[in-house]
Amino acid sequence: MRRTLVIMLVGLLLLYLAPGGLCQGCAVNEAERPLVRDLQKKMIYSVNVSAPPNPSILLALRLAQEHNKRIEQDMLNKLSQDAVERAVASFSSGQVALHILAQQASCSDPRCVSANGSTINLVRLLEQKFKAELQNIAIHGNPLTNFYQLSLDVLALCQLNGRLSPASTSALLSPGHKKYYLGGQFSVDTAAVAILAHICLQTRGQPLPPKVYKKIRQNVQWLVDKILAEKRRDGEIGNIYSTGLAMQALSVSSSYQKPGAWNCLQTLHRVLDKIPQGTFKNPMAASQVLSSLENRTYLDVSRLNCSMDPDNLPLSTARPTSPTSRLPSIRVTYTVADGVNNTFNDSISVTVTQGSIFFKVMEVTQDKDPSKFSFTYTQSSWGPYITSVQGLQADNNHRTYWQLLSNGIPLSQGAGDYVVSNSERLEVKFTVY
Ligand code: B12
Repeated sequence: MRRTLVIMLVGLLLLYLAPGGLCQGCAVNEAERPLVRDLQKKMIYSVNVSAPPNPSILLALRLAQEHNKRIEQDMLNKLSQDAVERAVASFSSGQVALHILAQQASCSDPRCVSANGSTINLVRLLEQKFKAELQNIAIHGNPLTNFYQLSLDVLALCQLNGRLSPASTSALLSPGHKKYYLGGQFSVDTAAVAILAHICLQTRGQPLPPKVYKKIRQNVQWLVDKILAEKRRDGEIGNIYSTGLAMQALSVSSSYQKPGAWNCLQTLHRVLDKIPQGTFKNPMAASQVLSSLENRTYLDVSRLNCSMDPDNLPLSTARPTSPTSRLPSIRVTYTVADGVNNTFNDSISVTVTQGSIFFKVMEVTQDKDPSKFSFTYTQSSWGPYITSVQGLQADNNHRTYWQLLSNGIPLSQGAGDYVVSNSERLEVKFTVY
């Protein structure tokens, strides 16, 4: 009898210590696991030899239950090589933060990343990049990047015990329109990462001065309430692409929520329902939703025990290919407009193949009339990010960007993913966010 009791208590303790804690209720069950595997495979097959390796993908794969050790090791080596070669000059602060989290999740020391005979301390580098962000705020009123990345920076520095003042950080991430709103819309993604950063500060170890502790609690309460206000009847929080991060944030801040304020399983099922529809075909979208399906968060990276991981995610060598068939043509109208200074507003009607993406329409129109429809883009982790049209450049210090719209409504996908339909009115509009 006593032995059984001891075994039960040890079992409960192990369950509690496991990443994700006791709350195993809101994770996929065995019948749903093929959907998770599907996302993992999508992310793995997306790896492109010519594109820079993506730390968000390794981070998500490491937080999953099933693993393919060879592939994860290969990704880690490529990330280390990229960090050593490019981090100092070309990474933004948030990219350094993501590299740190991916290294830590792989049980590798981010302070000592080595490749090709060189070594880099990513935590030191992030401290420098974070300082530059703060300087830009002091001079221009905006960070070099955005508050999503500042939150990632705080999260990574906090997890690695980097140099960080909880007092000034809680002031930096306090409620504010310019910080948490993008184009008049509350950014659930930004708030979610900010919550993870705050919870890390609260649980870091050293006791916080009462004033700072109170400030952190106030910030988190505001962020949680704002995120809950973006919850929709169908369980999505913000839009489907912010829902995964929101799930992470709400799962670590339950003490700030009234009982019944959020139904985690409803949100989980909403996300699962969207997987077969191809909603997460963009590997970045898959990476940001995967951890919450496993009931894990970015706060778990320091709690992973890599040597205990199973090697149980087999992959076939053949990459999935899409079928090629002759498709009919469709017609769309396309407008480019300067919505800030109203210097131009040009439209054209073009024919493209059914199933074409927005980016294809932009290429076709550029070929037809480059004086009006020329554009530039940079390749980002989400795909092509439009940086200029007709020579007019987006500028972070002026908070301007090229917004994508369909029939007057802003899109929730980028030019590289959004599939256009017949008779659609597409637009790229120079806008202030
Ligand atoms: C900040 C931000 C913006 C800022 C970027 C400028 C800035 N100040 O930094 C602004 C407001 C301009 C913006 C614009 C857009 N965004 Co945005 N953005 C974000 C946010 C909150 C953080 C991005 C970030 O810094 N990541 C961290 C760094 C380390 O990663 P990174 O890859 O280096 O980041 C760069 C790129 O992500 C790029 N970027 C930002 N948004 C988008 C969107 C797309 C489609 C692409 C290709 C690139 C891109 O800007 C980042 C900074 O340089 C994310 C939220 C999220 N969950 O990721 C949404 C997010 C990525 N954006 C999104 C969308 C849809 C857009 C727009 C297409 C909206 C629109 N209708 O026009 C446009 C992009 C149009 C274009 N020109 O190509 C979606 C993408 C979903 C998807 N499936 O593709 C997200 C996930 C938000 C959401 N939940 O809907 N965005």
